[in-house]
Amino acid sequence: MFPTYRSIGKRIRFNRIMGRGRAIIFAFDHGVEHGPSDFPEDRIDPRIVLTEVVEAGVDAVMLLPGVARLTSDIWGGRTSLILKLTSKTNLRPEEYRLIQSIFGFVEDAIALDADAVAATIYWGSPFEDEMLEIWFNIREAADHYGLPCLQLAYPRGPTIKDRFDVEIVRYGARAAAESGADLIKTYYTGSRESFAKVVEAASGVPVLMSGGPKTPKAIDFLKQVRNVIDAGGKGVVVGRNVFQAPNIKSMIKAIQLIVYEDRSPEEAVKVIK
Ligand code: FBP
Repeated sequence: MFPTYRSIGKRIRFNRIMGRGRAIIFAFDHGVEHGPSDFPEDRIDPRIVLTEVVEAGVDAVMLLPGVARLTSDIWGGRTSLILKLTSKTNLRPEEYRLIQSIFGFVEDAIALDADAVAATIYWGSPFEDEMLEIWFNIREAADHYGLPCLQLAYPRGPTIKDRFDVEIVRYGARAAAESGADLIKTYYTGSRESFAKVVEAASGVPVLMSGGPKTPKAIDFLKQVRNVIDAGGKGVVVGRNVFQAPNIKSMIKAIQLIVYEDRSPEEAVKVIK
């Protein structure tokens, strides 16, 4: 059987991001998810951060449509775009923060020349049903155009006491795989051994670590990255640990040394300025 045009396009796009087998993806949707207070005062303009990130070299940037539009001259033709199609603000009442809203369309991703789309599911949320409906609408359209789908598989809800617990995180990763994710972004579970269980539960769908809040020392984040790679994880989707770092380019260089060149965190940290 010959492959379909769609499956060929999907493979080409997927390989633009994951062609090395591992990837460093820069997450930059925080202006909506957390608000501008997440950004250092001299980095409020997204162009400042993205210029440094793209010059340092990442496999993709994950942006919401509006920021993708404002910065297309920076990332276009230089790195892959993953267009995130769901989001929410923290200005909402607490009980409605367990759902993300539609924030754009797969057609926007095609128009912007994105190589993939992304959406969050809070597994365990009382709004799981609504988020799954959004997810499967995205999947259907993405399949039509041959676009890979990254799922931010974040367990969160009233029954979940510890969202970083390995049993909970691997449940979310498995649910992401079973809902058709092509790439899974999820929480670090605290050790190589526990993250290996998350990778195993995903059954071959690449799992990437979500960066999380900036660690007090860079070496602590780099150790997490090392553990994720040693556990069979396929890279990182990182935001704050890069854009809140004193020197963005050298932080990315350190992550590259681990993800691409298999160096130790102790070696990698030496390049940080
Ligand atoms: P970080 O590396 O900064 O944690 O970014 C990952 C991410 O998923 C972002 O894409 C998103 O804005 C943020 O974390 C959401 O964080 P939370 O929902 O935990 O507040």
